[in-house]
Amino acid sequence: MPISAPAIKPKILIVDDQPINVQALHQVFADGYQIFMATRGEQALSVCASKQPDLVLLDVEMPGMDGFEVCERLRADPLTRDIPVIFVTAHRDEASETRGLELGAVDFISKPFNPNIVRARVKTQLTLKAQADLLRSWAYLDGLTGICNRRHFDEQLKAEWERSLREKTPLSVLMLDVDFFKRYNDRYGHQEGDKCLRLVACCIQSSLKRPADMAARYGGEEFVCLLPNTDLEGAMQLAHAVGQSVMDLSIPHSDSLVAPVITISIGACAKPAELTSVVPHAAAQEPTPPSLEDLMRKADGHLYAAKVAGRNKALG
Ligand code: GH3
Ligand code: MG
Ligand code: MG
Ligand code: MG
Ligand code: MG
Repeated sequence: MPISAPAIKPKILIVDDQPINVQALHQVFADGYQIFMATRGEQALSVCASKQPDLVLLDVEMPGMDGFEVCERLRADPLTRDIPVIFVTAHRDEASETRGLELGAVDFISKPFNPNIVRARVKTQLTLKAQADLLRSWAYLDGLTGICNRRHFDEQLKAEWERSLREKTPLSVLMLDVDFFKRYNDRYGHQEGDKCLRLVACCIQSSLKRPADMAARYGGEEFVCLLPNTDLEGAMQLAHAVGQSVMDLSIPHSDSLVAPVITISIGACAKPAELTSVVPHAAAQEPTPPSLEDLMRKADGHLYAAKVAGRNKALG
């Protein structure tokens, strides 16, 4: 399949402390691009995190945080490390160019610049970025269901766990498992089983409400949800809603011992906002999970308890 630049307008962030320079670059990209602007390093970092531009045109000399530091910080943050940076600067010396490239910039353009050359270089980098994004998305998606795969989930879980510790916010996970799925395959065949997994995955995915929420296939007929900024109460509410939505799909399962349709069991676990406090879990009366592994282990334990308690249930 040929890989081409995306049809939507690429997003470019222009960073320069001199508004007149920002203006000059803006004119180069008048049509066909979505332009964001920043005049300080700190501002550039926050725009990158929130707007996720496809490319940054970055000045070097700026009061406060200079362009080199901005570049270094963008590379260090998993949220922004894949955004290509092109320095556009009055510096013409070899040392500056070497430093910029060594910090991870993809190109280095000296002022005064030729607009056609800047446009052409930017276009090349945007095409490369689009190709890289596409490959990354393939590497992160589950082949059968099209939702995120376990690798992506594991990476996001780690990043969100660390963020929740840093920002003292709650974080919840759900583990979801299709009930009596072996019987489903035995009764309806493996192909119908695959179809069922796609429907269930789509249902779980569309039950999520916030952009930061994530659903993934954990393996086989098991799914997981990552719910940043969500406490146990919120997670349980969602779990009950997802369970109901899967039932509402009304996928016939005449050999299930719990209902005549496909159902799921769910285990939930939450890391409270204040991890260090000794507030017990509201429902489970257990101590708070001290590590990411404990969080997953406890969610899995609650899933197992939901199975033992009769299936088609959510426990946390
Ligand atoms: P429980 O309610 O205890 O979860 O029972 P179960 O039958 O769902 O659990 P078990 O672990 O015994 O069986 C899971 C089944 O899921 C067995 C396996 O063949 C099936 N399965 C796993 N991955 C896939 C898949 O990609 N496609 C299909 N069709 N079936 C799958
Ligand atoms: Mg400057
Ligand atoms: Mg299972
Ligand atoms: Mg099993
Ligand atoms: Mg199962």
